[in-house]
Amino acid sequence: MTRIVTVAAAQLGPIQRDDSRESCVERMIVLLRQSSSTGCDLVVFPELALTTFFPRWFVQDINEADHWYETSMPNAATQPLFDEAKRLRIGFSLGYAELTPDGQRFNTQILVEKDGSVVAKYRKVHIPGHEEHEPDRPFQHAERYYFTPSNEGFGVWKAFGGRIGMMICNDRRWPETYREMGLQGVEMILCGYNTPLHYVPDPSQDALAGFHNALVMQSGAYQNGTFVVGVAKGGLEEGVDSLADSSIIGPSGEILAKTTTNGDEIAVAACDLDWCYQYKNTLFDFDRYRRPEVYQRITRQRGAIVAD
Ligand code: CDT
Repeated sequence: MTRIVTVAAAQLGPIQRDDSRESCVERMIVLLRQSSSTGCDLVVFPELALTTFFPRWFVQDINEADHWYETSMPNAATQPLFDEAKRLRIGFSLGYAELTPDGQRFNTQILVEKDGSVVAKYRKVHIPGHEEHEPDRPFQHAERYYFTPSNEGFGVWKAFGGRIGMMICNDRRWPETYREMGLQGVEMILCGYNTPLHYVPDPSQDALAGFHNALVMQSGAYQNGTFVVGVAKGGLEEGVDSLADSSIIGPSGEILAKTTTNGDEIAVAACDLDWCYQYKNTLFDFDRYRRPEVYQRITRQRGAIVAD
């Protein structure tokens, strides 16, 4: 049995406020077919792939935002994507806003196998931004108003002949994210992101956005001996420019494939999951070399405690 998973980072360009879910799904189906024609097993779409990045606006009553969320998956708008993927025998991962029957709101990503079954659901753990309206900002980043941070943590699932995990956008900046999955033997981490290029109040950080994006995912891949697939919703969306730079990274930390535009585009790499062994079981032999007994601050405290 082969351990090669050919994966597409299926970047989307901007989705404007008035774009329908159906139009987003049509765009994703185009990328799905392109991926299928290059022999892909798995296609990864970005965070919040069915709507514009709505946390850039604030509404006084959260219920006014219900129309941005999905209450079931698949649903009428996404069923064509599920159907086409199943017909092509290709799996996919999709990010969307989830509203649960008991009224909880999560930033969610699912993993769908080649037979069309949903094998896993991941809900974003690290929710960045702010809870309240901040009128001095040119654009809000009110993710903490719109989404509950998940307490379910980071899972790893047997799928596509390997061990697959998921993370969403800001999760990729935290080493704990990768290590939690590394300690479950993850071989490929799928990550969708929306990274606005407006860091308030320090615009100088904008120039470093691409560097930081690559830095965190390449180091997370290398330090845990895993592939990482990072997929953007890029380009100018409702007046906000967002980082593109979708990439597929190997367990060596090297970038294997990368998008070159900030629009709809796939980057493809054939990933031999057995390559992870070299990093997991020799260089970073966790069983042999890790020292959890001296890392206890990592779970005992949240912020830094600085000695006088
Ligand atoms: N979507 C998301 O998590 N974006 C963040 C930007 C945070 S700026 C408040 C990111 O880490 O890219």
